[in-house]
Amino acid sequence: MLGSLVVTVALALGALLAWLWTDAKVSTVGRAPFDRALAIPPLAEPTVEKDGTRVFTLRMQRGRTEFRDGVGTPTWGFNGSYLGPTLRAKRGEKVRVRVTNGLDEASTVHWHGMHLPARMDGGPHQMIAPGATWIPHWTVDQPAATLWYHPHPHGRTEDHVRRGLAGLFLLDDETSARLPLPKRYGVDDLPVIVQDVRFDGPRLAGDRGLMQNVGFLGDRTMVNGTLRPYRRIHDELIRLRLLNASTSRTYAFGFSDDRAFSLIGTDGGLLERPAVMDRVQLSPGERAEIVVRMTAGERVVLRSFPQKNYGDRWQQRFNGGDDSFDVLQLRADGRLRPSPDLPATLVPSELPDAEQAVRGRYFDLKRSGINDRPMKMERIDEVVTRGTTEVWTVRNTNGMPHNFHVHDVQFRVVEVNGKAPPPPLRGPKDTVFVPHGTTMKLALRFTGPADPDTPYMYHCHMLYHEDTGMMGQFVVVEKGQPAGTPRGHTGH
Ligand SMILES: [Cu+2]
Repeated sequence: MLGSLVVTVALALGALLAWLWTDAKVSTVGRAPFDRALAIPPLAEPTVEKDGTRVFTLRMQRGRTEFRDGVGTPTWGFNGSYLGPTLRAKRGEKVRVRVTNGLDEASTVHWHGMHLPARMDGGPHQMIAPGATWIPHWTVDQPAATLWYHPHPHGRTEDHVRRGLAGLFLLDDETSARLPLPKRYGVDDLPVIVQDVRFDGPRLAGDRGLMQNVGFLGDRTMVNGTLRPYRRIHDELIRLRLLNASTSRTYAFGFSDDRAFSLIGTDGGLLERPAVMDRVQLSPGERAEIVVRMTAGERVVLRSFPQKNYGDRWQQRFNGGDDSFDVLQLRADGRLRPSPDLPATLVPSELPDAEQAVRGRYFDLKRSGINDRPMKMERIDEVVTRGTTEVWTVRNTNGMPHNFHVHDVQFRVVEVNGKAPPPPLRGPKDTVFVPHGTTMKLALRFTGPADPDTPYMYHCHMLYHEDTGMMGQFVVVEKGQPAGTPRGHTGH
């Protein structure tokens, strides 16, 4: 009796496991009908003050979005029901943003990738109460780049981003303006904000599946809030500004026919020269600018391919490594406007030099918290001296994938497991994928201004991990100045 019961239970468990294993692999390849025109987020229209300050207005609000015909989905957005307008400013310009919280819970808006004073950063210490307006201002002091903005309330970031609060912040400069690159927004220079979603009836789901330890994973993708998107293409060369705005999912982008493309930029700006490749892997928060050549009349699909660096087979299967997605179809016109060839060189590097580092720090990425210390709003973890360069060593031996984002700076990846970094890690970076078994050395330069009381964050940008403690705080101080006390936060 007992023996047969044990056998029955074992068989049932085995069947359940086999079902879970098979069910965990997600693919939309070959299944997406591409029947919706890709939405392009509108360019925000700032007012310009006498001294040239560009003033933008953002309002976080609730709304309903019709992702599918006839089905209204409750969503959040900036100045609209889902995502937000594209902000744009030039190097050297002063910007000010009036951010109003029209939600019924507190949130923040963080300028991801921006070099700016800590008080303007929009991290968890700059909470905006419901109905309140926060007005950060700064001077753009960094190269042309594809940056973005999103909420950063401690413990609530995943929820606020997945509901739709995200937008692009593009920076321009004179050097990049002179280059013969595709640069007409929404024409040959396309924003590509990629998010994975799952629908639970009319709603966007946000729950984690059994054994999903990276966070929420969707069963389909959207670009700029458009499901099954296609885009008509009128030019030979198309620049795609890829942003992984997903909360937990990492993608390996390429094309359905495996054609090569040129990587021209990473998180914080253009590379010294284009790099030809056929895949680019982006973990949550990372960006890549790529240029792809089109042939008249053809259709090609931007696809995310399976990835092999998520950890063991269990991690691969249950946390998205085996998944694949048809992301965006490009439909070329019968005749294409000719584009100038890509230049052989792009911009001179402004990255910090590891040789000038005055000290090193060590960050062990663990689910229990970075260096085993879960995030604490009142605790400053690291104190950095203004005007210095440091080398940070980031290590993941945690079995699952993580990534690492540092506020305020664009850093140089010096080495990956003792070797020189591959091309996608040679440009300016503020977020890097750090899969299990990886040790990365980064060179960072902190130019200030000093503010001993207001910390910047460093954290895993898989938002479930961030929300549950994989975050720490650093302040930038004048030489010899002690760290102060974080103030002004309203908790969560
Ligand atoms: Cu993580």
